[in-house]
Amino acid sequence: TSNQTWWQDTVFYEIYISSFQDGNGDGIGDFAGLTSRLGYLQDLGVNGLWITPFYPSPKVDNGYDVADYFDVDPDFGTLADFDHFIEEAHRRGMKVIIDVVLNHVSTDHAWFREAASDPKSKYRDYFFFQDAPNGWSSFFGGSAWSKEPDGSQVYYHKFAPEQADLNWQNQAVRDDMKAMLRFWLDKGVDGFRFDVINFLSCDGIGAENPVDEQGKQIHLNDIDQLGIYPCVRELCGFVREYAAQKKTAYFLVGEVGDEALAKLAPYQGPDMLDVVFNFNLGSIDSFDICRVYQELKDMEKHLSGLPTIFFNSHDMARSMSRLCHENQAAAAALAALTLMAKGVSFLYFGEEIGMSNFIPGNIEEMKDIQAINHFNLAVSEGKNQRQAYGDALEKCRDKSRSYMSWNKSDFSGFSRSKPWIGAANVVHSPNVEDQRNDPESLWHWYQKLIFLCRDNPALAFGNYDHLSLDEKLLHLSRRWDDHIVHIHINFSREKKLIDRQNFREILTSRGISPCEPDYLPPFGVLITREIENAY
Ligand code: TEU
Ligand code: CA
Repeated sequence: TSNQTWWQDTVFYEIYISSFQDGNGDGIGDFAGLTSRLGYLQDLGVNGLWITPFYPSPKVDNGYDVADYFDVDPDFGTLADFDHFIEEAHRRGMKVIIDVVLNHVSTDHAWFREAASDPKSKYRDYFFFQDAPNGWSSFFGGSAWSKEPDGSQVYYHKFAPEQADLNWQNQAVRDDMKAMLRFWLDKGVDGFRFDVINFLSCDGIGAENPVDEQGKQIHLNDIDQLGIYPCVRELCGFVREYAAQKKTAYFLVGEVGDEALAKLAPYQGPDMLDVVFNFNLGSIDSFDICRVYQELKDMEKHLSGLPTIFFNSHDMARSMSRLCHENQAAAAALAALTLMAKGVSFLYFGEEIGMSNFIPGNIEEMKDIQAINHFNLAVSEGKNQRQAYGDALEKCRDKSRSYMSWNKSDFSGFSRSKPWIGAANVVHSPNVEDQRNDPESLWHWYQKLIFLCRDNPALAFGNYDHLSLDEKLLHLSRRWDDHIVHIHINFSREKKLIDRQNFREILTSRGISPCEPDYLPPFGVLITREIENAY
């Protein structure tokens, strides 16, 4: 087929900028550090990078509270460092997509400052100011309304009070955001990850939300508003027009934090997003292959475009702890699923060495606003410190935000000085250096899978020829043209008989015994192809 684009044979890798590599020794990751690790990323094989927000920000929500869309935060470097990074990434054949936060701005942003200091300012209508709050709750806990600093009204924020929601009904907001996208397109980025794209307030403040039996608010009227679709179409149309002028293609992925496929589907399409960053797999909390299989089938059935495949991000606990319970073999099996299933695969830094969760020992060690808010909420409800810590830990996204473990030196080679966040409380204490020296390591397994995924057209572009689950033995076949690849993954703790059918083996995980080549060991993986010299 003729409509293949570069992002289909791209393996994306999310860089949480403050935790990847510190270049100047202040304990915070930055562009200089990241650029110095591009060779590493090239060796690993990932060819698409997603960079989390790096714009000037008070970092109440670690950069998802943008104070200026046209610059780089001094913690992360300068615009020149950014340009150099893009240039070096491109030189190494990697594409770069950046995270843009469209739903809200920091209350330090000039728009909000002007809106709050002068009720007659044109920026007043960039936000939602009212005399009194409605009942909508914030995703970080508590009311979604806060009193404006010096005035008498309240303003709306779906997240922290320091993240004021923009009024997307206002054409001026949409135009300003398009100017922002143009600025970064001109700088050479290859696409965008639109943060919480289904949250944009396009229909204003409407009906109250219902609550469930536990009294928890169901976000029925504040998200997925009908007015969002034309907004998304306008943004995507703008980028596609730019693409047409440049005779190139940009990748547009939008975060839609929902698992209801009927809600996801309308965001995807030729005049909408290329793919939605959907949580059908990512939100699975304890590993259940039946559930994963069901989600794969449902996504296949209900999404017209490709799904995204990931089990890790900066918003969730690490899969090594959450799903694999520190079991390396299980992590290898999950890696095969992540990279071989049909869809756009997103890896998260540190996943390739099996990094575990970081468990902050007390509230002072928690950096995540969501955790801190829940702690304060619990205390205000009369819970004791221990219970409040428990509530906070449950919500705490710092688990996956600790710094990259490069080697055994102090601060793991991430920085020369004390990092901004604590060290992962690791069981295996994996690090890149050791794993690269061990050909049997998880790192090498990821590397093999990544290159296979990039280089084999059936894995890049192919549809499912077969998708089945038999007693925890997952069998996927992907076909493109006359290329056919079979993937068998044993998600059980028993060995499983498989039918090799004399297909040529391309990749196997450790543990297949030469005496019993037809048996997959627990968590074993076998990948074969049907046609000789198929690629
Ligand atoms: O996440 C949106 C989102 O849905 C999460 O906040 C989610 O509700 C939460 O993590 C569940 O634990 C995006 C960003 O990825 C996140 O880091 C930001 O905090 C958020 O938007 C606000 O910008
Ligand atoms: Ca730094």
